[in-house]
Amino acid sequence: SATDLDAVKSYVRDHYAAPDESLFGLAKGRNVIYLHLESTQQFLINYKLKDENGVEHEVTPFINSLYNSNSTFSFDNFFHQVKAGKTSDAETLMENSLFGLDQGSLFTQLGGKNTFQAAPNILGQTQGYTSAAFHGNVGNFWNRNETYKHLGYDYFFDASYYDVNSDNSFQYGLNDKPFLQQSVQYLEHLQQPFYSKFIMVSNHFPYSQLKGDETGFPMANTSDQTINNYFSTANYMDTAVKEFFDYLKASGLYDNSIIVMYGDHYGISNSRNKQLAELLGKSSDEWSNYDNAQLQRVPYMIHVPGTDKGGINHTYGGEVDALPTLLHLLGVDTQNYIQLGQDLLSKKRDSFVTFRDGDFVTPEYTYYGNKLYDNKTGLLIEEPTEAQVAQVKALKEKANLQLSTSDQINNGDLLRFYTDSGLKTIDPTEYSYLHQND
Ligand code: GP9
Ligand code: MN
Repeated sequence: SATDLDAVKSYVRDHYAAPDESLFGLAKGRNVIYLHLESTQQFLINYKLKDENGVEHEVTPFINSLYNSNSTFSFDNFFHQVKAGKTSDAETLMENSLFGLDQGSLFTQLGGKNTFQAAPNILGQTQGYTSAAFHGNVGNFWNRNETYKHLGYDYFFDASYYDVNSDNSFQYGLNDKPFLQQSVQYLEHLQQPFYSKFIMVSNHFPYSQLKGDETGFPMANTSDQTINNYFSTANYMDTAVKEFFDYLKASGLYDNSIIVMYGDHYGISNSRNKQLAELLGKSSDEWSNYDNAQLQRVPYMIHVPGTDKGGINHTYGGEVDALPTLLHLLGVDTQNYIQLGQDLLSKKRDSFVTFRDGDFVTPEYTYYGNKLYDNKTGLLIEEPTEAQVAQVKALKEKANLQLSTSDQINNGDLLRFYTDSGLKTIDPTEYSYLHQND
């Protein structure tokens, strides 16, 4: 009911992190181009894979050049926070600053029903942005074709808008290069400023989908074929991103846009990580659940052409923190929105990550699989001091409160009662994504 909103509002008030004044509005009025880097983990950044002759091959050279540039706000302690909803949970987190559900996918279960105050909607209603999602897979995957209406996407270019055939696609849709190439014809016609997201997919499990010319990158040499393939599809994705940047520069869009890149979730699951250990300079015998937790880091980069205020930021945060970060760079005040994350560039934020199952990471501690680890040593804290016990109890409560607040909002569809944002409620029936030829 509407009164349930009171607790939510006070949570939001208590956790608001005011923007850094020197960065607020830095990218005001620019186009936003989200590049969804499928299954890309942070360990790929600056990683060099050795081939059988010991020659090193940089996996993502183009993305690295952005990551290491002062024109990019990069983060090296940014974690995914998804559960069973995988890609769709990442989309929920990134664009609503709310979590997915504890079970299943929010997109599938509630995406076509609930009221949201998502990024496309906020930017559309308050800043005059046009919004579009691009994805070379069928539109009903993860119920996107319904959910996007509720998020306020003006356009959704799904597989029906692309030339998809057996040579240029796989199980999850069009390969990244043809996907981005064929997207240009639609992007060119969008009214500026636009908010757009491109859901790339080539770097998807089982990472064996490349054909012909695209298979040139060396395979890793472990006993796990999934791991061996992973670097090659990631390298292909990197080249696709580079080609897309070339287009943005040639078209003139580059200078008045910002490009946001993020990894949605892990690509190598915890059950495979022992096989990965050696490639990361660790011994598989000593690999622990602490190490698994550290591997939940994913890239998050906001590339702002023309600025030199970027660099690598070490705050601990996650996907839930992305939306207020972005909105503040765009000069949008977030105080009256129900968002559960905190601006990653704010000096007032708490360096803290909540995982969807209640585990958490701070600069000092990793609490994973219900066990407490010391980040300095990577070791299990078997006998916590009294002070640590109290500290962990408080941190657990902090994580659980963020999750339960999110669940209350989503399960109670509470945003339908929320008027303080000044946003008028979306009417999903006003949206249609059908291609003319359908
Ligand atoms: C499919 C793609 C994959 O459309 O987004 O989703 P995932 O399997 O990663 O959740
Ligand atoms: Mn995914």
